[in-house]
Amino acid sequence: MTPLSACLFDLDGVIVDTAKYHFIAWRQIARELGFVFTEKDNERLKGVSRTRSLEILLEIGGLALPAAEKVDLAAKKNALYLSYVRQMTPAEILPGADAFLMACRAAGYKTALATASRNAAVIIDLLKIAALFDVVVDGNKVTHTKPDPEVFLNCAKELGLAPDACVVFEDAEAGIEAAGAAGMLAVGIGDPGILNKADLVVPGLSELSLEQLRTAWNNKKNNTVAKP
Ligand code: B16
Ligand code: MG
Repeated sequence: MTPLSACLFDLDGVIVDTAKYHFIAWRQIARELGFVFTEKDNERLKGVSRTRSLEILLEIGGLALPAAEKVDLAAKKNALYLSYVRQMTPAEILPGADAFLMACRAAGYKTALATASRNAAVIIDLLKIAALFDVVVDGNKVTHTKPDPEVFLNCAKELGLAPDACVVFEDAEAGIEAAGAAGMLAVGIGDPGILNKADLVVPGLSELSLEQLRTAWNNKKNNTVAKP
């Protein structure tokens, strides 16, 4: 059986709740465009790139806009988003995320940050979490957005490991799909109703032990259906 060697963490929604800032910023853009954007709609934007998010938003509003206008709207959304993000402090790290990362590292697992965000460097800096990761692959380093597995495969490559030696922690449907496509164990962080393709779902990293993780790993590798 391939041993577990690396833990790959999504950023938004797993390490920090920036999803709420993405939502507020996109909702503002939708309002200016004349339609309502709900939290349910926002689920579709989680884990996907800024450009793809805008396409989905416009689809929800039933709008087709010229390319130049789309570039402006994406820039405007990002400026709004960053105005919230720049206020963040390490106190906004999600409960248990830093402790879980440290436990993984103490257990000898490599750790990586795997995010679609192009603002990851700013967030890492504000949260002071750079030392918790061996590798960072962000939206500036990939060409295909989740559910494409590229971001996770690049992490494995940078770590010098086979994809099937990695586990992914994700809050987005698109991210769980991407982890599966990469051949990695997928741990969902959030609602099991939404993340139903994950191998295991927990409400947050504070609710997960390394023992539970290892059980899920062994179950997957032994091809058993039972989940802890
Ligand atoms: P940015 P993750 C993703 O981050 C977000 O979930 C998604 O909602 C956002 O559109 C994407 O980053 C791009 O973010 O506009 O900052 O480049 O969940 O993959 O860490
Ligand atoms: Mg996420």
